[in-house]
Amino acid sequence: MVTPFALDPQQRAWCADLRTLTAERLRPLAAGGEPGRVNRPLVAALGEHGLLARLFPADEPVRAMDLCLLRESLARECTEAETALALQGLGAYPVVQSGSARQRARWMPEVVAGRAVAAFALSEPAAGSDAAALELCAEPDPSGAGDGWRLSGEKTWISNAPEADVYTVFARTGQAPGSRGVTAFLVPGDSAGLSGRSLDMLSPHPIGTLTFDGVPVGAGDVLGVPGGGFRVAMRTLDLFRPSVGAFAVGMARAALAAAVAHAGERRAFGGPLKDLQAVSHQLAEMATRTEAAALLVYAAAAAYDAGEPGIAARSAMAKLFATETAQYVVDAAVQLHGARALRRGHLLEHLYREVRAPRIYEGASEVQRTIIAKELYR
Ligand code: COS
Repeated sequence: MVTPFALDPQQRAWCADLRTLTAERLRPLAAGGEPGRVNRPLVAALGEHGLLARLFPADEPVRAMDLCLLRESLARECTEAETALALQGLGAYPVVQSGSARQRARWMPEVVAGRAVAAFALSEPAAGSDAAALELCAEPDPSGAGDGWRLSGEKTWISNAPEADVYTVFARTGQAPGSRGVTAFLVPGDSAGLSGRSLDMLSPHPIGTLTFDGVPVGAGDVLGVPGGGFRVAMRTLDLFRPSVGAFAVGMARAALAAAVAHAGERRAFGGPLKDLQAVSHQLAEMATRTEAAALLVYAAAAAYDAGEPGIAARSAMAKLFATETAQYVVDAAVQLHGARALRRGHLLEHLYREVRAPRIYEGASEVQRTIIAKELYR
């Protein structure tokens, strides 16, 4: 039985196994990756070691709690492996949640095996936080059988672009304004008219742009129903937002462990750093906030799994609090280490770069506050 307040022995053992696997098998593969490129051997290893099978159980969607424990455990040991796993999930969960049997049969075995790389293409140059303002245009295709469209426009800040094998693409069909005019499509990466380029970002995982120049899509490529694409996106984000929090908790725990170890060993002013009250109180604050973030993440995941109401707000709270906390904890750990933490290649230098983006992606902290506030007045 999962409680939001403590992990059971089985869950703790699973997390320990995941951490060992990640440290021993995945970290070396991550180290061999090329900045800005999809690390295909790493994605394949996620498949070979059964991690993608845990992310995509055969007959049902993943439990949010399992998703969070996966992400937190991987993040403790190797953020690149964590992110590669998460991006398969974000890219392919619209197919799991809203796709047809044919779409699932076409793509899921490849995604689960780590042979096909998935991506979630929502953001545009003029539509980031205001996702319903997206402009990628799906125009009826006169050359098709009458049930097709051609996609034209731009996507940007798309993780795994432009190298992904399949994209979940959100485009505007028809005249309905805002979120009501959005349709989700499954678009293979090798589609005619689809191109893109990498962006050099503060992020160790690949991010890029996509240009759609009349990319043909048919009725069989629609995820869900025409006009229902915004809901497809929001359902996926409801599941993934607590797990971004779990990623952040994993990073915070890694930073805290490093800080505790360092303060126990490093001597200054006649004793170990931990004997300075300024240091021990800082560590206590970091530990307390990390624990609070973990509890909020587990509680949101457990509520999601129990089908409780108000999931959008609980997911938003978990993501908001955990990502902001992780930023604080990593920064404090850097401060406690001093200059050595800023040296390129140091764990904290890496985490300091990694921890920033989750406060922006999958809904910036300000978007999470908007979602939470809306729920207060519902
Ligand atoms: N689940 C299901 N449906 C949802 C939903 C959810 N969590 N949230 C909203 N919807 C539905 C609403 O019910 C509404 O449907 P109706 O028009 O039928 O009433 C519709 O979607 C629009 O909702 P809302 O009016 O709340 O939309 P807004 O334009 O105000 O935008 C936010 C809402 C800000 C929450 C949305 O634009 C957002 O999440 N932005 C961030 C985008 C993001 O995360 N980008 C990152 C991409 S991945 S790196």
